[in-house]
Amino acid sequence: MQEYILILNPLSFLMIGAGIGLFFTGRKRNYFVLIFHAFISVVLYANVVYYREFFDFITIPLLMQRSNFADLGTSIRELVNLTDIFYFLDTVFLAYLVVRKPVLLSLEGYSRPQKTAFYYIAAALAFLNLSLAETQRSELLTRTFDREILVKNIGTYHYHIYDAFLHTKAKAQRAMADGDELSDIENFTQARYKQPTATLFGIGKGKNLIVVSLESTQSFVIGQKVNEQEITPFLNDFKEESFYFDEFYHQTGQGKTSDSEFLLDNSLYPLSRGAVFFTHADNRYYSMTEKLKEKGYFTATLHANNKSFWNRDVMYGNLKYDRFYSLLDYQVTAQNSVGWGMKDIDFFYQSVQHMKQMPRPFYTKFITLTNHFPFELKPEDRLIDEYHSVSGTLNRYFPTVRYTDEAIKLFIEDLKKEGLYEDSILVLYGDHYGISENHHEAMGQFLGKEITPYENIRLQRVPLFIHIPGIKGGTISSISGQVDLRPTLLHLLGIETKEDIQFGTDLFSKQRDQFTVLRDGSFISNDFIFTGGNCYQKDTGIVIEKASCEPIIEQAKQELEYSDQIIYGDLLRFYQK
Ligand code: GP9
Ligand code: MN
Repeated sequence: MQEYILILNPLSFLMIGAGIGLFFTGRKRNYFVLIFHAFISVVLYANVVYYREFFDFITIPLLMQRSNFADLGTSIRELVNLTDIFYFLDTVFLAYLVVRKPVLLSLEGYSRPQKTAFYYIAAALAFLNLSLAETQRSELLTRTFDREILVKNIGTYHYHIYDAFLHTKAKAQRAMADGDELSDIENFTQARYKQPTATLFGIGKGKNLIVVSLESTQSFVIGQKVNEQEITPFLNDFKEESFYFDEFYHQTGQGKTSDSEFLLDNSLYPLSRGAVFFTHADNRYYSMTEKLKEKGYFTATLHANNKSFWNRDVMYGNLKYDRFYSLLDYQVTAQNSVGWGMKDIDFFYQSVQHMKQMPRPFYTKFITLTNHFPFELKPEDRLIDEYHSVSGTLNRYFPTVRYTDEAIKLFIEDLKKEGLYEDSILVLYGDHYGISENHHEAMGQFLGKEITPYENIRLQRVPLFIHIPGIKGGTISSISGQVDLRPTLLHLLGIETKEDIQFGTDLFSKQRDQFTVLRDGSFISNDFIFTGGNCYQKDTGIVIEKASCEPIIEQAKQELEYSDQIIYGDLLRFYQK
């Protein structure tokens, strides 16, 4: 059935689109078809390249992030192959016919009934496509968490038209929103609030808060070896002197790092399309940063990249960071750079110099970069060997993770030297996956098991470390996600969040529900994992009847919808704190 659908869905679009040519006469018609054909080839190919890395399709909000494209240069080279020429050979051939051999193409006009019949057929095909798709996946167009299923069923081109429709709808939503929707949401989030553990609430009162985003770091590297060598020797030891969360998931969407920052600061979910840092940077938020500022904290974020990447310069102001130390605040040279920019070790070293100047107490967020796709490293920084598999990406991943591990070690040594370590709560978290589904064959080889959809969900775990001076810590296996960071950290610093509209709960709370939802609607609960329309037993990975998951599917959906409503309607502008 899926194969029929795959043939049908481009056909109806091509008939409707290229069919416009029927309304032109003579050579104009051929030129129209040629330009149309070239255009859709470009659209198709852009999606192919994007998909190779992100396993996802382009959305309109993404196209508006033009300032990001320049930085993507290093990645693009990895993603383009010589054989891609085949995507365009047909266009070249068509151009040859149109320009040089027009006699081979029919130039005669068509009668009105002929055109009408043509469009009836096209419409019928589109309708057939939609009905077949509906049997495969009900409510396909109303539940758009998973673009992959959408594109598979309606095709790349129809998908883009649908995406344009969603985009316009979102724009209209803010205009129409009023405060009424907020009370339901407030009741929902307030009912979910969990009492913090009394002994930990305020344990870090007045201390600095230092948060480090570990680029592309997934939990599977922690405690693991490659070629008999530890991948994260420092973090493995650090586990012993801090709280380590081994059931902590990233919840990011297309906005990658910026989505994880959004989750951290707001305890709201990012969007299913585009990066909320771009699409809703003017909204009213009530960030963790703003709360800390109200308590007298100096708030800063440090990242040695262009300040406009992910629209950070705009969004950080709105989230109430006092200062953004970006590319211009660092001495970046050819020696201390690799891949996407400044090497983590140099970045931390120079950042500590900035930190020494800051008023206390401060909240600082550091964003590392070396462990970013395509995972390049200079030979002198390679502390362990590459892995050997069919995926160059996975092979290179381990040495760059190892490098960042070293950078963290040196950073913490520096903090100790400056007397900051004992005076700060230190948080390290992985921002999102580093190894996409593209590399599952190699990943399966490394982990010694087949990467099923169930295993893929387990791979979305990212490490979280929380170090509290004077407390030994231990491993906590509470099912959780990045949305839980805001209440957890604020509570440690003795700041209440009971009245806030947030979707996360305190990770240390004894009453926590064992549940977390990922941005595509997949979820993990105590007993079940739900993904790709299938319900799995959490411990065994065995597929069970969907009915077991059903109540939680609704809960997960509700949660994401409420969060989306807040963002699309800019509802926090109506919130009286
Ligand atoms: C760029 C860095 C990486 O500044 O945050 O972004 P990513 O591609 O991981 O979202
Ligand atoms: Mn990232």
